[in-house]
Amino acid sequence: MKPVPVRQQQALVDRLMKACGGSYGPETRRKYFISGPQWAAAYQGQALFHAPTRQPVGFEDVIREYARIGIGYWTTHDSDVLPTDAMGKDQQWEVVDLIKKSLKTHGLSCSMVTTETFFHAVWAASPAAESPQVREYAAFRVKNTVDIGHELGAQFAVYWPGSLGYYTQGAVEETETLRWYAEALNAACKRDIAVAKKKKRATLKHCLEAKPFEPQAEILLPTSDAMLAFISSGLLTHPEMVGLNPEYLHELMWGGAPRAALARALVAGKLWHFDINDGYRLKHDVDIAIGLVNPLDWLNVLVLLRSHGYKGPFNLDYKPPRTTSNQGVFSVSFPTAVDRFITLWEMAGDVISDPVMKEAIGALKAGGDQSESHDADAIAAAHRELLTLHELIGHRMFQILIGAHRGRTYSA
Ligand code: XLS
Ligand code: MG
Ligand code: MG
Repeated sequence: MKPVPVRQQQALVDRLMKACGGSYGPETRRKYFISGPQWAAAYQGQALFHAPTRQPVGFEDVIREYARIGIGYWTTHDSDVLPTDAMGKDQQWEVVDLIKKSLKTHGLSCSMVTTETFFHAVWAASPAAESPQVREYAAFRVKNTVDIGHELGAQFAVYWPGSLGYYTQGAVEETETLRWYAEALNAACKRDIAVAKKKKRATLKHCLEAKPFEPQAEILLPTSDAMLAFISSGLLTHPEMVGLNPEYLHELMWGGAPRAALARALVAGKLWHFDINDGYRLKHDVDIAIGLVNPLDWLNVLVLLRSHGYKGPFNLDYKPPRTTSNQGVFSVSFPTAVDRFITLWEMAGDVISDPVMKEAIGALKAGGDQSESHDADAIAAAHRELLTLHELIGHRMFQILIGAHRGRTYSA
């Protein structure tokens, strides 16, 4: 192939994107509770060892492009849209007004707001730092985010306490730090109750998000399970207002099974919000878009959520790769991420209604020949052939993933 001149590159990407086919229209995409974060689209590709590869994009562009793609909901950190020194001031409300106008013009809703408590130098010792002044500032920031959330019509507030940890052990006392962190959440809930009452709105759903490492060396609440324990620890004044926002990759990062982590949140009644992405086990937070690494695992995750009637948002918390251009973020990255999600969700419906799956699962639940005895060998023997269905179910999931259940074949 000949080198492709710069002026022909976008056209080539567009042509190949069309050739991929199988994309859904914006109307279809809007039927799902899919939210697009401001920070995901505006991510410029920078990291510790990486310079940015893309130009900055503001909320007007992101909201307009999400609308065009068919992403019906928008989410944001306070600091994605506001300079830190404008927080809580008149300038903040001017920006919030502009956001409201932009959302209205393009027919989007804001579903979630979150406070950045990890980037600015003020959080060097975490939002639950030893200094009362830092903690008072953290409480101000989360309360301010609650105010912004109500103003924008959000239903959810997310908290990723990324800097709640340490580099040098012994420098912080863990129980004290956890108590102080709970105080910030308590302040947010208290403010929420007051604002919701004044505005005659429901209170927000406050969702904790865990990540096992990054940006601190050690993290005090590293997993969704740790968050569940924290919610019921007695430190929160309103545990009923606080649930989870698990992130798919964050569970893989510690070596967990995301589907099992989600199941534990489901049985606790705390699966309220879900950050969707992909990546590799026991590695750092690469935030690859959904389905590009583990489509079979993703299919399994969505089977669980569909069969339990999960109605919360699917928040596209991934990062378009550094190799994707500004144009590519909205012409390739977001539409394809949304479409893989929709396809996997619909496929999960196929799994649930598949006659082979249904019969296999039903047979396993019925069990083998019943007897009254507590003879372990006899019970094992009565199920010996039936349990082969576990592997058959795995094979059927693979077939559904590749479309073999609908007759797709390969000549061999
Ligand atoms: C970082 C988190 C972050 C939260 C919101 O790893 O995923 O993006 O979702 O602060
Ligand atoms: Mg996240
Ligand atoms: Mg992540």
